[in-house]
Amino acid sequence: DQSRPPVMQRTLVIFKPDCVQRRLVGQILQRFEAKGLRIAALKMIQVGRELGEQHYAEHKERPFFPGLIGFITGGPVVVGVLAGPEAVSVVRGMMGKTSGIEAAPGTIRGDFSVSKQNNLIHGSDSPESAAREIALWFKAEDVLDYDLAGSGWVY
Ligand code: RTP
Ligand code: MG
Repeated sequence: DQSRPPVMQRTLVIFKPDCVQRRLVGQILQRFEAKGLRIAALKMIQVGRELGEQHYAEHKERPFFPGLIGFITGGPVVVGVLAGPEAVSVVRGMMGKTSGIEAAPGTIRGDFSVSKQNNLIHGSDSPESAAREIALWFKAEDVLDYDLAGSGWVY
């Protein structure tokens, strides 16, 4: 629905192991901050098999699932929650199509990836997925609400 007013949303982003290995975390996080999204949570972790399988549960029957779990558990990730107007679709648009080969120039995957699997970044694909994934990766009290506009202390 293009006509409804924008709603404030939270979305889960994962800077995948290839993103960490290629030292692109800061550069990609910068894009989200520059866009106007707010960091509500951020941490680095080594993903275990159980968490990886829960996160990607929707794909467990797919042929690429074992490789995907090997990939996401293959090195540390940075995982965070971004918040802002229509944050779910804004982040998905900035990521580009799943395959870096098909993703448009100007998108994160289009600019930095030529792989279908090693595509640098995850973003929740719907508000429902975002709620499920944020609860999976973060304790409720570790996702912060604060005001960047008009709070006084930024300037
Ligand atoms: P994500 O869930 O990571 O944000 O990516 P997505 O929505 O764009 O893509 P999805 O279909 O959910 O696939 C999840 C991740 O699995 C890997 N993948 N590999 N080898 C393959 O054919 C293949 N297809 C998908 C990618 O890392 C993809 O992001
Ligand atoms: Mg997905």
